[in-house]
Amino acid sequence: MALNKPARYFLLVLGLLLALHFLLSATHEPYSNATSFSSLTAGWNKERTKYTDTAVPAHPAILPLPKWNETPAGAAGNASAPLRARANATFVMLARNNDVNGAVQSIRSLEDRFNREYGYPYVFLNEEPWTDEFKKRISALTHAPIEFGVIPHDWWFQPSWVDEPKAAAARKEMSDKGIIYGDSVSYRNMCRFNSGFFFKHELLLKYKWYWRVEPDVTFHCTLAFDPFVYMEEQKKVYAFTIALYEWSATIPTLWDTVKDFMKKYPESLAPDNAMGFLSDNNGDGFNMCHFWSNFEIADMDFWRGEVYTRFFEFLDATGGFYYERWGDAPVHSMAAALFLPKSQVHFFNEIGYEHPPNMHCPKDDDVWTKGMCSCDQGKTHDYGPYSCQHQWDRIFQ
Ligand SMILES: Nc1nc2c(ncn2[C@@H]2O[C@H](COP(=O)(O)OP(=O)(O)OP(=O)(O)O)[C@@H](O)[C@H]2O)c(=O)[nH]1
Ligand SMILES: [Mg+2]
Repeated sequence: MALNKPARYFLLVLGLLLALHFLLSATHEPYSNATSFSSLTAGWNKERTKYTDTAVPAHPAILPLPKWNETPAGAAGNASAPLRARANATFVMLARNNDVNGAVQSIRSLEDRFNREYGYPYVFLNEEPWTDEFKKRISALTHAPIEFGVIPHDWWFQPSWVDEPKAAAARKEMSDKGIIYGDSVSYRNMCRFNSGFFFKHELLLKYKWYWRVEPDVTFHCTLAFDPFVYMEEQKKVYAFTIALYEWSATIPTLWDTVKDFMKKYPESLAPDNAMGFLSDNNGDGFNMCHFWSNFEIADMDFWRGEVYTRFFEFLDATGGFYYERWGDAPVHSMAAALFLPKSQVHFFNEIGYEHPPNMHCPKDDDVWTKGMCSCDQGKTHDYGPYSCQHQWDRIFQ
């Protein structure tokens, strides 16, 4: 059948276009990709897969953290607030060379949950020189500055004025009673050093704020704010995560000594202090409640100040750190509770923290979810039988 003229022209143009298409497809990759069958149907496929995407969207409440070398956004989480300067703060860890694995675990956890976005420095303290192994293992974990310091002899070891036979008899008696670290001199050195000296170490003098970290602790929640900046802005001085009861056999005369101090220097007491946390009868007796000092974020200027310096020297002069086994936890706690208004002592609910056997895990679902916490809320220490959290809550009611 013969084609008419327009039909022949149409087939000729069509043939030329097809020839051009095949030529361009073979020689020009972008043209080939753009005109392939799959790309031409992609729009249709996209429409269809839009609703089958199983990716979990980011939680809308979690603000992106600033990069470690940027200043964090406002503590209130207002991204449009002007950026604030970082606090003059450091982490501090007292440890032995053989604590290295526990120290690595703690720093890794802290970096993951907070510091990799901030880069706050670390200071490690030890009464012995640090091994190269310890320094290497720690330095591998962070880009933040790290300093390794040695403690001056007299700030660590039992002073010569302590009556050693009397101290030895006390250690034996405590050990016979099965009191933990009852026979340990080094534990007593550690408690006295943490009570009265760490903040005077030359490596710490340039800092105002510290966050105490111990080996073998875990930080369970991601922090979407900077606790140091929070402390500064809210005019806090001392912060804790766990409050619990002290073993009374380790501090038989501590409260009486503190009462003597209060009598001698009544001006040291802050108005509206937290005496009600320490005592159920207006200061007559100590109820054993204290802040667990293996976690602390605090202002070292408080420890360096006149009131605490006088307080520590008063306690130390009795020899109670060696004749008994006074811990830095009750000593710090009594000072914070008595010499500060209670509004300057802060409970950091958002900081999920575990120092076996105790753990603080935020009980409120929104805090726990926002922090992507790894802890079991049901196992939080807060309102367990050994907790003093209710004593703390009580004084604000
Ligand atoms: N350099 C040094 N550090 C010590 C010594 N004893 C304890 N520490 C550190 O002091 C802190 C408290 O000691 P821990 O042994 O953890 O005492 P604790 O928390 O009361 O008891 P644990 O339940 O055993 O953890 C930790 O950071 C230890 O690494 C010591 O003799 N030398
Ligand atoms: Mg410990």
